Amino acid sequence: MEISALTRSVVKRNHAVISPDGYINSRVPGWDNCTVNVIINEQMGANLCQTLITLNETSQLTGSTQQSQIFFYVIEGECSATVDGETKPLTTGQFVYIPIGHQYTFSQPKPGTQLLTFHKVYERLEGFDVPAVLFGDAATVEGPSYLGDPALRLQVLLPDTLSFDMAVNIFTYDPGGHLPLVETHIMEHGLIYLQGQGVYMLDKDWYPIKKGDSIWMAPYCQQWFTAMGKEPAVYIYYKNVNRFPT
Ligand code: UGY
Ligand code: MN
Repeated sequence: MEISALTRSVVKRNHAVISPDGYINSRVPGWDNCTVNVIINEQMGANLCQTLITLNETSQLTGSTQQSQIFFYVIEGECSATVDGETKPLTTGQFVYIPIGHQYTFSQPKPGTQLLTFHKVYERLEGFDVPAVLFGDAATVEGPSYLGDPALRLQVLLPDTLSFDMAVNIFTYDPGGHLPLVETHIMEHGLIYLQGQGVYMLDKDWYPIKKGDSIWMAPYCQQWFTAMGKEPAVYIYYKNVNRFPT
């Protein structure tokens, strides 16, 4: 028999590991007939929000971006996305970035569709326009090797320009591939594993991690990862970028 008093989830001052075994659902106004798990949020000390939304055939998400821009990514399944009246189909691996000040609706999902969202309060930069709405497909984004290591590949999903104050990347590690150094940096991360498994070091604590797990790393949370198992480990992650350090 399973013991219900155990979880792999951990919430600490400067990092968290959230495994699906601890999910409790939230109801979000405008996001109707769906299951919403708010995985990372300011309540835990973060400056971003990350959610996972599971849709059934009657689900519909309607809203408008206000101070926060939202990046929607289809982890699995398909649906329609309408932004400012323009509708496009979205399927696994496709995404839409919605800057501040736009109306959106997600509808007609295939049952079981899972959407990932990253939200960040947008910081305007003098002399630069707010970015435009952007639809994209991870399958068409190149993944060059990371820091010259052929076992690591990094896909950058959003344009690397100063208008953007957030980055969303997909990091793929072949089995045995690992970060080439322990990173210590001002930027914050939220991430979810799309595939595979491995061991993450966060602030000198070591965690077994697998598909479906999410991680929050506060600024300066030391981080290192190695992939294990028989298939590549893949995570999609958020990073705040391109603004003056205050
Ligand atoms: O972009 C990054 O900082 C990335 N290399 N960090 C990470 O995957 N933990
Ligand atoms: Mn990092």
